[in-house]
Amino acid sequence: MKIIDGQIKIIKDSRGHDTLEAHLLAREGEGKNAVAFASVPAGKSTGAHEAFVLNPKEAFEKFSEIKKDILKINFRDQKEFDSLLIAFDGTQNKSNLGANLILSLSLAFARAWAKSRGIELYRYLKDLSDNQKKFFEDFPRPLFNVINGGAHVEIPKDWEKKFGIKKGLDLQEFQVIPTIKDFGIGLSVGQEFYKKLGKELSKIYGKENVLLGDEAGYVCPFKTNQEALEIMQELINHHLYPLKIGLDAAASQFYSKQNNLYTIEQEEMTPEELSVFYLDLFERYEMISLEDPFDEESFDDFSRLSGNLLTEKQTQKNKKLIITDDLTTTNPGRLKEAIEKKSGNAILIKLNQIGTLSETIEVIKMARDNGWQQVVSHRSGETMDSFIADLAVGVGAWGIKSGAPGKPERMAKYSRALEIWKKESVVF
Ligand code: 2PG
Ligand code: MG
Repeated sequence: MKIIDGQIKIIKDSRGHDTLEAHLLAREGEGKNAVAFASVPAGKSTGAHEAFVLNPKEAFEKFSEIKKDILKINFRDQKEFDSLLIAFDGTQNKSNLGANLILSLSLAFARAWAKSRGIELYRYLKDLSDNQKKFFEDFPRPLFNVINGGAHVEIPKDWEKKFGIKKGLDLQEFQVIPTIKDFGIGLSVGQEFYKKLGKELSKIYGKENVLLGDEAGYVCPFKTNQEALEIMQELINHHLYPLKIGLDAAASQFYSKQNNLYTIEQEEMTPEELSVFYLDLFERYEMISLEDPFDEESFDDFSRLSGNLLTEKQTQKNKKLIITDDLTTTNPGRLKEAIEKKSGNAILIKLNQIGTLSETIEVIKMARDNGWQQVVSHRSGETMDSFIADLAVGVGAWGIKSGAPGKPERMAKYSRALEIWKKESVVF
């Protein structure tokens, strides 16, 4: 496929920050021209080992330097395109061209490739990742982040005076995860739960004290993490919703390297004490997943908790996941170490942590080959691009994490996944 023309645009993400959108005009052989575009998100609780994000204005300049070379080549496949960008960049962490520039081009190339062949993007991604599963047999589950904490919230100044609260909850994400197979019903249940939870929180804390965080989850003057979990679990029980609970602790955010201690609710904890804290949460609530329980360098603490929780006794029905995000940063070297050390049993997949589609697919395959599940994830600063929905379905991921079903940039991904579900699950 030849790229006939390309442009980079600077657009705003959901936090109002500048980000990149790549537009490509491509042609396969004598076929028709295909126009494709892709934009990239940005994280806030970013891992230290993520690929480099270049200032969008600089990235814009860089593109004009490499554009003419891109237009010269007739690309044989995705890998050739991505490898060329990696070679142009020439650094370990993509700090020359920027992972944001490289990724926007890589994703736009994938869309152009699928479009020029008249195939759906998720089908192209299924082929790229050698996924042998049937779509409707094991469709990704949505992980709805209904209560926000950590780096994704800003607490109003007067909450200190009113409630004695200076910052949001320590744990970053409080999620509900449908246990039913039908993605459409799962999405409806998630939406209903989200609405009911909003009403319940208004009753408890007052309407004016129910705010939204970066990922559309609620932010209230909760005193403890358990208080939030208790309200969620009660609502699930009361309505018999087919939902389980998931957490992303994003623990690097409340970790002190100096003394190897974590601070939760003003109490300092050793990694061992924090493990006990998590195991207790698993006992008390119907929890099935826990992401980033420890600092991003603590492979061994992850392993110890995984050893305690992910026992042989786990059946398909009560299976639990320890998900690595900042620990592995969608990076093959770090995933290898996590697999060897048994630091978890699932990896969070974020395209912009590594910077190309091809490298992301390699990480997904490595996870799959080693019996690790994958959860494809958005970032806290998002655009309307729904690429991750096609990726999650295409590669046969266990889950898709795109925040609460409450803001358009979050819903764009769930809606696209629903569209695919409808296409693939209805058989005439
Ligand atoms: C996470 C993500 C997405 P951020 O920690 O999993 O929810 O947050 O994009 O801020 O890194
Ligand atoms: Mg995370």
